[in-house]
Amino acid sequence: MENIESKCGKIKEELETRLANVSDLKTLEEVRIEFFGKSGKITLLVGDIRNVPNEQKKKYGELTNATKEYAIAYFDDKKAVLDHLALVAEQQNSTAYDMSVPSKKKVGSLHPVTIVANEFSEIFKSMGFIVEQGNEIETEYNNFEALRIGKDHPARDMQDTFYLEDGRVLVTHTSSAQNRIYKQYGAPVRAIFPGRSYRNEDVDATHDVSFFQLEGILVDENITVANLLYFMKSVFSKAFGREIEVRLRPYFFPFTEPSFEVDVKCIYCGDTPCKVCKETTWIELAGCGMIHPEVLEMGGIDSKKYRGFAFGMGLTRFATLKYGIKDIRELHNLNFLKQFGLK
Ligand code: FA5
Repeated sequence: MENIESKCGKIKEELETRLANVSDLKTLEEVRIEFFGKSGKITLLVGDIRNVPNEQKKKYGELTNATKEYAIAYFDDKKAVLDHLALVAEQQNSTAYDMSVPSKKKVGSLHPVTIVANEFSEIFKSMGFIVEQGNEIETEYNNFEALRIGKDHPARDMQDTFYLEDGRVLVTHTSSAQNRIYKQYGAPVRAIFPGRSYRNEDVDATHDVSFFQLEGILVDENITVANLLYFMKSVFSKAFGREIEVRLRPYFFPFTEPSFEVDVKCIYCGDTPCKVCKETTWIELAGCGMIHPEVLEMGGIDSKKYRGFAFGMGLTRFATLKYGIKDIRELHNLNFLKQFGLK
């Protein structure tokens, strides 16, 4: 069975390498036949179950089907990108649009979330971080398993997660990009990746079903909780442009140990409880912690040599705080946003 695990791993790697070099739909079709056709590598791998002893069939089926699911999702991602590029090329060649016609004079403005995302990017870049991007659609592996979120974890519940028909998910957090970043850059690495997250939860003044987060990781030798605390404090002070009261609460995330939640003092009520902070006088802004060694290992990083911290802050929530917007839903309201005259 160990043999089949490494065989599955090899086929996944082979597919990833083949797809990395594909830039047109014709070659993509050749890859499809090579892996998913009648005599394709994945088809043969799954079909080979008939030659496996009965007592090993269950495990074999699970492993190969998971590989097949992963491969299909990976292939579909690439196809979606190439389809989009083909469409753009088609539109550019079409005579239906004249790209040189000047636009009617309407000056747009940046959305508050874009503004704070740009500000955070500058702050982190000045601290040596690279700015990367995650996907809005991810495999369950990247959104959950690579972060030690087991099959029975409540976060996977249909009530929280939007599942697509092909088994992939709308990312529930930007942590879903961690595994790809570890694999891409190895260690040491400092990276942030802002992105949109989706959760099927009740909407209120501080919760939306779709919101932006900003994830950060720093992996190096000799990183400790002290480095994490220093970073969280200095980043938030820089971002707010003034001294802001911050507290860390011990918390639990499967992918960090120890884990914390970061709260900032509610700017609306101070010490008098208000509705925005649900009468607690604190607003939760981020989750963070020391990256679990197993998460590093799953990303191909030697956890005996390297340690690191990760954080995921609510960019949308941060924007509401910074601009004094009392209800997160106003961020969808164009008329409301106009009054800020944001550029
Ligand atoms: C997470 O999403 C973890 N992935 C964060 C993390 C990353 C922890 C790396 C450790 C290491 P949490 O569910 O607490 O954690 O969300 C993080 C932040 O996103 C919250 O503090 C909050 O500011 C914001 N957030 C969460 N849910 C919503 C929502 N429904 N609407 C708006 N903002 C939200």
